[in-house]
Amino acid sequence: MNINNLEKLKKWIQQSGKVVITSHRHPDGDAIGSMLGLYHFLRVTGANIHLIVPDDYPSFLKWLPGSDDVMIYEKHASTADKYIAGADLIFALDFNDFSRTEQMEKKLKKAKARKVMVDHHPEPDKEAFDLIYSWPEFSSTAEIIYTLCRSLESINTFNKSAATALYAGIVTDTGAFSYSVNRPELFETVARLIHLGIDAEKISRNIYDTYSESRLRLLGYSLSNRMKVFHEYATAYIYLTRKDMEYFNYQDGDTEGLVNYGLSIKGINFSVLMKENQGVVRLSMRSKESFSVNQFARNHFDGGGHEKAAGANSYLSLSDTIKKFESLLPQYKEQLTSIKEE
Ligand SMILES: [Mn+2]
Repeated sequence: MNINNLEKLKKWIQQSGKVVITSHRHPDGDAIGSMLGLYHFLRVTGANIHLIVPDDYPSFLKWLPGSDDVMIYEKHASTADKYIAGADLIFALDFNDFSRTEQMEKKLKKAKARKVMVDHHPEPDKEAFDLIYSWPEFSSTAEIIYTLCRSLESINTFNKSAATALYAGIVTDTGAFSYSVNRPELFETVARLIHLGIDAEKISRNIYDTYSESRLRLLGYSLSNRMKVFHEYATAYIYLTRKDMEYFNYQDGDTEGLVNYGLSIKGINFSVLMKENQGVVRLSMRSKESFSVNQFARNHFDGGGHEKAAGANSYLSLSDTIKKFESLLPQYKEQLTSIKEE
């Protein structure tokens, strides 16, 4: 493919002695994978490279080669601020607006460095960057990093560490090759990564087979005892009390992905997880085509997000939140049940 401004990017990389690579708050597999992939690719240039993320990231990514070098801004703000202020070149990966870095936003915007965005989210903030590689059709930022860096191979070639990190980014951002996978180029990239000697099976095991026993039992309990299904409204919800979570020794991240199970029931288009917390019930919402959970969360709860994925808070008790939620369903009946599976 024809990539714009490659010569400029190459020159900037070669001219930069101090590089910062950063990503969004709550870094996920694609954030960390694309950062580390670029890191291993650029290392041979001899530049001083710092990897900085706003806050901590899941432990199932902490085995990735180079992950010990990722600095958590929250824990080392003053040192990180020095690196950001002193950088010649800043790479912003897997986000389209500096506000996604929250506590780092001001420092990144103020930094004198040249700023390069590499991302696959639509509608980037064009003002804040000097160079933008925004390719929304790509599965992941990791896939973009591969494609971009491959065109820069006069600087370096990929090694196994870079390939491992990029593969981890692709696997997690496609839900283990379930969505955003209709472009053949993706699989050409994956084939090249495997040619570099990575162990793709082991990467998946390291990412997915990481449940604690109590997390798996909480999942089973949630599905059998705490899920209600309303086929007439194409809706399912799961609720968890604080006692439930205490009983299963709940740890941060243990309900990650739980809300998606409702949508795996044939005919269900709207799925919600309600978790009782201190003084607040946290709702997580998912939908299929044409039902906006963003609007639903905004209109009825304190929340919002994307069309098909949103979060919200309710300051009612858990049982009142459930009552309110159930009472809202009839007015959306037509919208919820008009979505036909092909
Ligand atoms: Mn991504």
